[in-house]
Amino acid sequence: KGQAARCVWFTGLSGSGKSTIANLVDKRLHALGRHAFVLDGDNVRHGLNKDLGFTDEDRVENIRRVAEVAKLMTDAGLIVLVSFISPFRAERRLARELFDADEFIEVHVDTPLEVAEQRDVKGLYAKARAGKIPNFTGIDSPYEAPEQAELVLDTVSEDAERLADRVVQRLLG
Ligand code: GGZ
Repeated sequence: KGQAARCVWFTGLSGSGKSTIANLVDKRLHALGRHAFVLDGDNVRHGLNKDLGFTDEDRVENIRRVAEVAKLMTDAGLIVLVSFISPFRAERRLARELFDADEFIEVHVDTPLEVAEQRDVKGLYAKARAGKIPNFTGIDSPYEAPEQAELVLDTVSEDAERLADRVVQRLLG
């Protein structure tokens, strides 16, 4: 029996834990014999989207292309784990509209700005506060939180392993 293709769309601030959770979900799905793939800035912004930066306009185009690629990969039968800030509600809605209703699962990695900034794993928030990274999400560029996400993950009260379990549970029942 073939697997059900899905697009799992993770959205959240820089440093929220999106990619950590997406990669754990990927590992678990592979262990279960499912074909999954993570699309994130590391494999998209350095190649397909290397012409794009972080203005509003470029983020809109980034997300548009990512959504189209995710659609192709879903059509090819994969479970696609999409991990981008994707800060704008309108662009996430356009992404969702490419898919059948049961194919698209929006996951809000709901880490408050104060927490992401406090963790500052890559030191980017400090640089943004110092004016060295313009248009930084949460500092001087907006993040529009989802209102109707299929899953909301609270990274303050649960660890990444447990949150990944919840995503897998939602996917495979
Ligand atoms: C936000 C930025 C910026 C600005 C570079 N704003 O924590 P990271 O490093 O690894 O994840 C962030 C990543 C965000 O790229 P996305 O493609 O996910 O953004 S969007 O969906 O809005 O297009 C961060 C790094 O790139 N980064 N400059 N100005 N994050």
